[in-house]
Amino acid sequence: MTVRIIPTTPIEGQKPGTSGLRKKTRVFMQPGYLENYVQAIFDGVGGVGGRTLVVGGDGRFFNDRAIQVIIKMAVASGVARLIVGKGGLFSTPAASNVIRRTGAFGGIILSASHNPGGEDGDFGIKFNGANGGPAPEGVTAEIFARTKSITEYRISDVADIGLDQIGTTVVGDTVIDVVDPVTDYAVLMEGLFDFDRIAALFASGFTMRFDAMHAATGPYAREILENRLGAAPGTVVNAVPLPDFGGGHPDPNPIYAKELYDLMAGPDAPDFGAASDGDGDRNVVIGRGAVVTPSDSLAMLAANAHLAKGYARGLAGVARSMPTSRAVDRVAAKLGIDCYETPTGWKFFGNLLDAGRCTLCGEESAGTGSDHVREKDGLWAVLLWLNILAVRGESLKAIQDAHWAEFGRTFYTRHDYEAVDTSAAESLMGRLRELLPTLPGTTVAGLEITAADDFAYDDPVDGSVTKGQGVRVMFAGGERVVFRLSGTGTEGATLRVYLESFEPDVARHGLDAQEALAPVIAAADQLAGITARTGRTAPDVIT
Ligand code: VG1
Ligand code: CO
Repeated sequence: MTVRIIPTTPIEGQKPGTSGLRKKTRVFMQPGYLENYVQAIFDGVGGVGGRTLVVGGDGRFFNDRAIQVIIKMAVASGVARLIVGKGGLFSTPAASNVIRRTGAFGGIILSASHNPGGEDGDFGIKFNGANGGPAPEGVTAEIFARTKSITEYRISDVADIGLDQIGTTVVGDTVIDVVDPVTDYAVLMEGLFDFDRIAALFASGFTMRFDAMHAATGPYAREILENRLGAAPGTVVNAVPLPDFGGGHPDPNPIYAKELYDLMAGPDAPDFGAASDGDGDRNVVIGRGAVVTPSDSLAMLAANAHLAKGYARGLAGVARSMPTSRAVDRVAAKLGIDCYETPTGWKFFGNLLDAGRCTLCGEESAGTGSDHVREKDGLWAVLLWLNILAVRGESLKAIQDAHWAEFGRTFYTRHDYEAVDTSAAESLMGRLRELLPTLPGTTVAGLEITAADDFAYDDPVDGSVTKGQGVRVMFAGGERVVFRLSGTGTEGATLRVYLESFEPDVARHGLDAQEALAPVIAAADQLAGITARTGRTAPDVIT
């Protein structure tokens, strides 16, 4: 084996966003693009010689070729052990688990998550540290700095490694283990949840549909739901991961998972519906006739988690990203536990989880997770829900109605404006930031503003400060609007507008969220001048 040292020069724009580096697949396929970034990771984390790394991805187009490049570069950098998922596959939460369980130095996850795949779609890559979680800001800054000063990368000239058979190969100083990606994860889930009770629920005739959206969760969901828990064959649909996700967009929202939402609203609805995203870290759950927002799901899971054996000890605390609704705050207050508010992106939960300050965390973008790994975990959330349904013996709708009656309902919606002209989006945000000091005390579209700021986070564990995380506007009646730009898109800018209001009156809990939030939506538009500044008259995606 020979190690080649290839001279290179920095490539513009290799700046990691909310969750690693995401670009068009064709950008990643340019000569040297992936190699530069992987070398910047290796250098930015202080070198990987003699270390153990976990590598896998969500199976999207280019996953197979990218993995071979990473293996050859890892061998050239003297990695001691590489743990690769069979077929080059790992769901994001499963990779996080393997990193933790094997005591690895970290891992490289290939995914652009909920973004579409294929040669014309998106690709992504991120580094996770020894705790199994996405690299914190300090590390991603170091990686980015390396992309700007890189002069060469190292790659070995070994042949491609076969990834379709489980087994061990030794190349140079590197032991390459190809492992089954599902087994360890399934064992972890068995330790957290009462599989006997969930199996009894299915045996009693409980029906479910899990839409894996032709993405990473399919094999995990089939093994756990159908094989281990006895759900009827066919419960998991679109279970085979495909490089282009079957032409779909693997985002379990009402637009891209429409079939599931329609099924759950119609006469043939099973008792429970769920779906996951491209890399298996997101989830939605839907009851028969009951859509559940991710923010409400987090709140209800916090209120009921103790019913599952893995959480019977109770919760140390909870955490949510800033734009996530404040429904979980009310549960935390009642339980007498801390509730942390972090910037968007799972990397900010890592320190809180490592320090034992919180047990559950979540984001409004269909992300829920706990201290069992350091990523959000789609199938885990579905299993926790199944465990709760099995113990309570009630429908999801009944549980949600009772939750709202006890805690009040937080109406919530997110409006996304996609592929907006970047300078228009930036000037919209810039103007809002300038307006901030003048807003409190003024009235917009009939709503009085009580406070407004640009969210900054002081990490209580390591003292780091993260600024500029989104404009928050609070109103006198408890309503809130948040504006921020996405950090995962690959085309223009995506403006996200997060809207919420609180409703204690049970008689109004049945309202449609868009209707209930109409005054807040009007205030948001007036404040930001969305139509005037972006030319858009309606959002592209409403969740
Ligand atoms: C989005 C979501 C955020 C999530 C991130 C990664 O980021 O809003 O909550 O953590 O995607 O999720 P942004 O910057 O586009 O708003 V995933 O499932 O794409 O890894
Ligand atoms: Co994802």
